Amino acid sequence: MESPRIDPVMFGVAFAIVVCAAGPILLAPHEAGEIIVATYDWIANTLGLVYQWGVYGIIGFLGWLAFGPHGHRRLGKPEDRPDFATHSWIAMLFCAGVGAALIYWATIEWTYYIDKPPFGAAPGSPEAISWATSYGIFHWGPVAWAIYALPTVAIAWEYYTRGVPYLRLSTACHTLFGGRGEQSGPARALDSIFMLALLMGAGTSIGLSVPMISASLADALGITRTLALDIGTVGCCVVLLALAAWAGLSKGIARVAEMNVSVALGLLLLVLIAGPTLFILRTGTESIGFMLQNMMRMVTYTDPVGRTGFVEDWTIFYWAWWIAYGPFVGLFVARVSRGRTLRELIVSMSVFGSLGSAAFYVVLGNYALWLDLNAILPVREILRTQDPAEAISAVIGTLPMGRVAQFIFGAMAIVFIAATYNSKVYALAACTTRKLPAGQDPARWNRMFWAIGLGMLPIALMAVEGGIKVAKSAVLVASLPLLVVSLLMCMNLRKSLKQVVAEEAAAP
Ligand code: NM2
Repeated sequence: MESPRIDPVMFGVAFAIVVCAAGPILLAPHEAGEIIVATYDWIANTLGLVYQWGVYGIIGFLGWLAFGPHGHRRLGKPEDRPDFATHSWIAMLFCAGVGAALIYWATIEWTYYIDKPPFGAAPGSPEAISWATSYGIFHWGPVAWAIYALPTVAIAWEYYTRGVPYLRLSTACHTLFGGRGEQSGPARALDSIFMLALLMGAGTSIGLSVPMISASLADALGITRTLALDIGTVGCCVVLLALAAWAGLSKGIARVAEMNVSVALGLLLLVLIAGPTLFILRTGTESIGFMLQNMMRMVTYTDPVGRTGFVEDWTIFYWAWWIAYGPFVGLFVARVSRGRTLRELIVSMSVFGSLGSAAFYVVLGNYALWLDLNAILPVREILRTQDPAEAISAVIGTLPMGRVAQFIFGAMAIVFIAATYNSKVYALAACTTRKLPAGQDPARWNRMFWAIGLGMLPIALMAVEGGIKVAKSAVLVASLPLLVVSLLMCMNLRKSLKQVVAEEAAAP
């Protein structure tokens, strides 16, 4: 079988993005940073409400899609059955969606909420603790996963059911754009925004997690953290990533995802058993109930009078982050979802994604909270004076055989990164491939190229002071056009579904 050919235009665009977007960040991080950070701040403060409304729209639309008259429709032909076993599929959709940032935030996010709680609660009060232990679960919960589910169904529907022969973000708007398909101007524009978000996202995710991994490994080995250790950590991720990209979808990527889930479950179990089991389970149970009970309040919280900045700093920030990651997570999950029904896909993503994320918040977050409340480790104090990475490593270091635990933790985070980056590599390779008929994968050299390229970018960003922070803001800025794309995806799906209904009615 001839391997799929690359699309020189998209390949060039991807390259140009690296040069034009990453270039200024690398060469003039300070100036570029100021502009990008100011743009994002403006977006969050002025258009925050638009994000919130956008999210309601997405939820309403997906609710209709999953539970309305089309929920039973299959991605693919009616007789198609899933390509992957359900456990492997769930592992892949979870690992594509979240990376090491989950471990990072799950462990320390509560500290910020306790000190500056929402809804006017007094800092440090029992009420603040209730919000603190539930808000993280909310920001990584069903609403957030719904944001991922939209591009996933939108791409998968056109790709598998309507037989669009290329796999990119513009695939999700094929019916709307019609005509020249991926070659048309709007499609090219869409795919370029997609690449920008992906490349900057790639820089951010590794950049955020690497200090945490290096800090744990340095503590475990009793050495000091250096840039060389950081680069070595990224190197390990890239090797794992390149191996998976080489081995392909079912032999490489699926295996790394399954391994990731097993290792993660192992670590969570270890913390749960070695830590204060009952405290973790009690707080977890209560916080999930608290979140479910208050979900309406949380999702509509705009803080019009107090204007404390909580909504902008957290909820809007998170929605922008999920929206920016949505297309490439969606593209990958779409690829592995042939044979599933619309309902199955939407419900599985929302339920399993949320449950998986909640497990981390419940176990790691509540363990750290318990250490702090019982004065075993002053987590909040450490965070005030040191890097979050040090606080996270210190939390893990309190486990029995602390150094071994820190080492396992660091290794797990590396697998976590490799597993999410697999989906990014795949998405980039797919997007730079000219035609990709259902079931085929991009050329191996193309996947390898991006596996290595995606590793280089964060190393470059890490080398300049503030590079990662700027890349992070760039991802958030990219979420604004992608919010508009969400609307296009809904319109496209509606139009496409109407066409299907009309075709069915016309069929003899
Ligand atoms: N989210 C927050 O590395 C990561 O975990 C990225 C991105 C899920 C949109 C997470």
